[in-house]
Formats: sequence, C-alpha cells, structure tokens
Amino acid sequence: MSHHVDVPEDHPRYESLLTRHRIEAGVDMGITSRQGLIAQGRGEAFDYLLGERTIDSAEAAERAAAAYLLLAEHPVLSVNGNVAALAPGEVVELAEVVGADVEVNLFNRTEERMQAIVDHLREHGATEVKGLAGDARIPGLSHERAKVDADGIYDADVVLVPLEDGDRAEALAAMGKVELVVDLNPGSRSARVADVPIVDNIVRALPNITAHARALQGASEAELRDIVEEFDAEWALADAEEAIRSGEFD
Ligand code: PTJ
Repeated sequence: MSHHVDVPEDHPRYESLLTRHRIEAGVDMGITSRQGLIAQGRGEAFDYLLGERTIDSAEAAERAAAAYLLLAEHPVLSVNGNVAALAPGEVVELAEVVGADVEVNLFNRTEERMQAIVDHLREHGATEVKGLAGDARIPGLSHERAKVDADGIYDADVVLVPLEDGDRAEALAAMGKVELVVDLNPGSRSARVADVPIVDNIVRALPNITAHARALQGASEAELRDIVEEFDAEWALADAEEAIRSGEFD
C-alpha cells in the first residue's frame, strides 16, 4: 500500500498534516481504529490553540515522567492504535532508555488489530511486545477493554498511557499504579486522574521524555524523588488550560 504524502514543506501546517497522514495510513494498515481518526481531530484542535508547541508546564511534566520511569520497578508503556501509527519508533526508543516493557492495550480490542500493532512495533525495532496473552483483567471494566498481560500492565508500578479513555485511566489509577498520561485535552478524565498529566502532542512528548530520561540517567534516587515530588499536577493542568483558552488563531 502506498501512502504518498504531497505536502509542501513550507505549508504552515506541515507537521500537523504529516501527522494526519500517518493516522490515515494507520487505518489503512489495520492498526488504527476509525474512532482513532476522530480522536486525532480532537487532539489537533487543542494542539492548534496551544500553538503546536511544548509549553513549559508540559516540559516539566515530561521531566517528571522521565524521573518516574527511571525510579520504577516495572515500568510499562501502553500502546494503542493511534500511538502505534504516530510514533512507533519513539515508543521503542523510550522503552530502551528507561528499561520499560511495551504492551499493546486497545480500547476496541480485536485480535487482528492487536497482531498488526505488535508486528508494526517489531518492524520499528521492538524485541518483545506484550499484550497478546491478555491473561489478566483490570478490575471494574467491561470484558475486552479490561484485558492486560499478567506480567505486563497488571504487574506494573508505573504506566505511561497515552491518549487513554477516561474509564480505563480511572480503573488503572484505582489499582494504585502511577499513571503518566499524554493527552492534549487538559479537561479529559484521564488527564485529571493522572499522577503526571502531559498536555502535549504524543509526537513531541515521547522524544522529550526520552531526552529527559537520558539526561537524568546518572541522577541519584534522591534527585529523581525530588523531581517527582516537586511536580504539581494541578498546576500543570491549570497552566495548559490557560494556554489553550488564551490561544490565538495564527
Ligand atoms: O486504538 P484503540 O482501540 O485503543 O483506540 C484509541 C482511541 C484514541 C480511539 C480511544 O482511546 C479513544 O476513543 O480515545 P478518546 O476518548 O477519543 O481520547 C483521546 C484523547 O487523546 C482526546 O482527549 C484527544 O484530545 C487526545 N489526543 C488525540 N490525538 C492526540 C491526543 N493527545 C496527544 N497527542 C495526540 N496526537
């Protein structure tokens, strides 16, 4: 299947249009759900108002997320159909740097899409991808959405859940896991239940978290704990909301 992208590089929305093409290609490849297109559209609107940039509070959240991942006993990066289409290599790279597992975890779970995403991540350098076993359940959620791996998300102490549905984010938080959420909507339930809400586009957030993790690799446990404790989730959400509300049409 060919996905010729003919966007002139000087187009003012160049990055945004490329990202949109990646989601379209994801749907064609059987990776991204059709609902994923709608989710992307909603995200784009918030990103437009943010000025399609990483605001300072998101940068602080990305640093705190890196510190949490480095402190974790068992960190897991959860991957859905949108994340797999937009940033497969970036997921693999972050997992390597912080020593995390990668697990495919879908809102609309089908075995075909699970397998397609696992294969896609392997093509982007992942060695082990969890999720296919689905031998444990997140309590309090309906059947398919609750399926996780017993030695993956179920066992994790810190999970990165980008573009997550609110119900599942709440259910994971109720299991006592530290939740790092990437979501361009600071008002979404997932952002609000997160220990670290990262209000940034996933395509910028993942490389930023990786860069912070690399910079913090030599830091002591005490330093990492300070970073985590200093981070204020309420402030980050309020700051992002303010940036969006005062966002300009450029
Ligand atoms: O692949 P599946 O079956 O697991 O389904 C994935 C989607 C994303 C379709 C599913 O989880 C879903 O319906 O999510 P929601 O409820 O639409 O929430 C997605 C959230 O992510 C929204 O708040 C969007 O604003 C936000 N979002 C969308 N695109 C991006 C984003 N946040 C960061 N970066 C993006 N590129």
